[in-house]
Amino acid sequence: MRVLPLASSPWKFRDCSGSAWRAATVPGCVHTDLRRARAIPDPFRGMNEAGLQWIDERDWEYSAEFTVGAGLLGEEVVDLVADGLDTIATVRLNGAVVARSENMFIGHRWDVGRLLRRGRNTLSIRFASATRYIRTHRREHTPRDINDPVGRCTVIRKEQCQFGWDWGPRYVTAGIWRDIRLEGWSGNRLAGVAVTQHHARNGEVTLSLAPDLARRAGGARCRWRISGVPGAAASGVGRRIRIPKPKLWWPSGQGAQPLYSLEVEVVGSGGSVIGTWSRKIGLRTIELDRHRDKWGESFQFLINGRPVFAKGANWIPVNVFVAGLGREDYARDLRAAVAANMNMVRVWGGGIYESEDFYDLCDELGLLVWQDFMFACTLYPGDAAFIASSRAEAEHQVRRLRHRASLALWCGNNEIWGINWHELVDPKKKRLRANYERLFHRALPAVVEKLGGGTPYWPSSPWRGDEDAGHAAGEARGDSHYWDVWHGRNPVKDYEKWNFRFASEYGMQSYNSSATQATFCPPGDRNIFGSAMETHQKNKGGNQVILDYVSRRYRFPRDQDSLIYLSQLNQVHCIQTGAAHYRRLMPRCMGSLYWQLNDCWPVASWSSIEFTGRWRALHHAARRFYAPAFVSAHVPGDEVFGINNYRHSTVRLVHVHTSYDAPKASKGVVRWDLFHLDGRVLLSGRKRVILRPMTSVRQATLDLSAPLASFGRENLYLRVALDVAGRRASEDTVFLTIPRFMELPRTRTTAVVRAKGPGQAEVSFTSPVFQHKFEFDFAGRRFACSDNFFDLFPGETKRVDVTFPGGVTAADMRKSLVHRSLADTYWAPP
Ligand code: BMA
Repeated sequence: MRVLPLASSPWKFRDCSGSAWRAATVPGCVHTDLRRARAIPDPFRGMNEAGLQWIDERDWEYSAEFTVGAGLLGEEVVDLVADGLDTIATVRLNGAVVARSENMFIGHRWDVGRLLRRGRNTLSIRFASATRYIRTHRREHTPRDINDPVGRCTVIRKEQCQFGWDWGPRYVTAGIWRDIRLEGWSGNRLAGVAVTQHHARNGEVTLSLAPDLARRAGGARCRWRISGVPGAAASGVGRRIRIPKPKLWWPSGQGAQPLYSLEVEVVGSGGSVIGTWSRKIGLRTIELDRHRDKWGESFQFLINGRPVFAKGANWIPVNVFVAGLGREDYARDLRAAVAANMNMVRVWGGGIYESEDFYDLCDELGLLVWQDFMFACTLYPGDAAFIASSRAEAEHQVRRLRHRASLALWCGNNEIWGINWHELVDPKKKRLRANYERLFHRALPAVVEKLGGGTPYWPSSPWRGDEDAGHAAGEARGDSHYWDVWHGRNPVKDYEKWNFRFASEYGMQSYNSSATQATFCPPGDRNIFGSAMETHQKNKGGNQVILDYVSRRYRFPRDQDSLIYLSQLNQVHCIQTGAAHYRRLMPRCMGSLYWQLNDCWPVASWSSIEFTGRWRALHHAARRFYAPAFVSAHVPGDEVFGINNYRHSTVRLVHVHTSYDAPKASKGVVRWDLFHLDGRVLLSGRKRVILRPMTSVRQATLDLSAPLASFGRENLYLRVALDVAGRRASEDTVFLTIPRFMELPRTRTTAVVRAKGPGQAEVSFTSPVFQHKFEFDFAGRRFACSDNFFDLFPGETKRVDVTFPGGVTAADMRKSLVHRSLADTYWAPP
């Protein structure tokens, strides 16, 4: 095979309605190209979004000249290979139309040999306006739109959240968004190899190789070689590879992630090499285990036969402009996921099938991937051309990703059943149901069945295996999204009402840190209710919902920065309440994926990592509530407001639980201390516990009636902790009333910065009194830290490791260090 890369050619682009040619980047898109040419302002800044909507009304043309030599032309076939065109594309080579395409998610291969010339050639791709396409195509399809503010983005196979989402701006891109090249070949071509793993009872693994050739070839043979794992080096001939002592791949937290390099050379009957294919393979089995049990039907992932509780979050595209993203764009947030003890991400169905870099990292890091097909929320058309295009897309993506160690599940769509079930079960709307089933119950599962190599398929998220979309059904079977908290504005405690089998979405918004706000909002425009900031709040009414929940729990904040901080503490409170509940429910519940891990631009959102990479309080908390050995408190009582706003509390008992999901049993000590805000310890206890894998145990029940009566609930807090091997594995603070009713003491904190090397320091904090969710920052500096937003207990020193990527002097560290805790956010009346 002879390859002529085309992405590196000098590309240019123009507005077909008449602008001059400008230099372009491939892979890329028109928005980033215009920005690079300084023809548009920064699309993320201030209110620029509204002024840039003209871009998707135009047609855009990309063109490149390149030189072809005799070698390439001497091949029998020369294919133009385009891994991704965004989206309504007409491809011309030397003026002649090669093909048209209408699906961003399909990789193309067109034989263009007869159109190529020796010497200079011109390739041009015209991208017709996707917005116009939507207006003029499938006009009979008039769904109830959920996220697209203009409407009907479902009629085109293109990244859906580009059309606007409740955390994303509307930037409908066009361009060559993945690699493009010429491939010349003669005789035959190796398109790929399907690798199937057979794990025998005695532990031995056999790989079966099924080469996929462009032309039928009798007598083709496979020569293979494996390497990359100590002691594994082997080679041979044939379609079966026996690995007698396999090193198994495990998700993070369960074991190691050995990846075997597999190279397969396919040799034709004449002895010449047809092609070589190489990939990294992790040896493991993954099953979606749905067996009958006392609650209904399990919903759990078995990795190498072992049930694994899925801990993670939902993944959206890392950038509004997805073209040409590289490994480093993904590494930051995926590494942060593993650092927060996650073992699964759900690639949500309104974005894209991610790039190889993304899945490489998931394989390496041990992050299981729940992979949605790219359909979300709104009903899709069901005409033959749409189904055929969707099927071709699925075939392309399943072939591309099936060998991935991390690939745990193919899921048909995001929430389409859950949101539209009223219509889908309506006997008067049979056609909608037929369209839905054609795609998600027939076309897509058939592709996964035929090409997926055993990866399970699940039609929608959420889905319970039947028509029932209610919460009660989710307690028996299937996966659940729970949005009564946030969208429904229900009390946070309502998370504990439902015993779901698998929680694949639940979320709470917070505001970006001021540091991240400063990257997109001009000074003077940073009031969160002003226009510029509201452009970066995409959920209708989102600010009101944040304020509602913040005001339920915290005092009126003294300034905007305090409100931002409180919004992040509230987000922690909500998501931790959910996650701890789901972990306590194990093994009934076997997964917790909160909404959402990351952002695609700087925006008020449900994410735990800001667009700039800064961890919100939630991400620090996730590291704690996803710890393998986890202690949590369940308070069955509640504090409610009755007629005329009189408050009534039934808080009295506290159940202390351990949840443990590491693979080896361990021993620990559970501790509890009831503190008075004045520093006295009123009651203490401890219990030696055995931590067995995959168990959640109620270890103790404390009846606090007496101290509550003597000292008042406003003056008390309970610390629960779990020590394993003499180290603090997990701890938390339990309030016995709403924190806004507590008179938290204000104080001075002693902070000591000890430089440990270039750009590295240990910072220790000591406070004479209790401080809740103590946050420190180095103003104006980027840094990573081993912990933040933690509780400080009276007289106890908390040590944190800090790293500054840019390097910084110890004096600078000391000068820029700032900190605060909950008590510092109060409005201080005169
Ligand atoms: C979920 C997702 C998204 C949405 C989020 C927040 O259900 O599937 O569609 O962005 O809610 O509203």
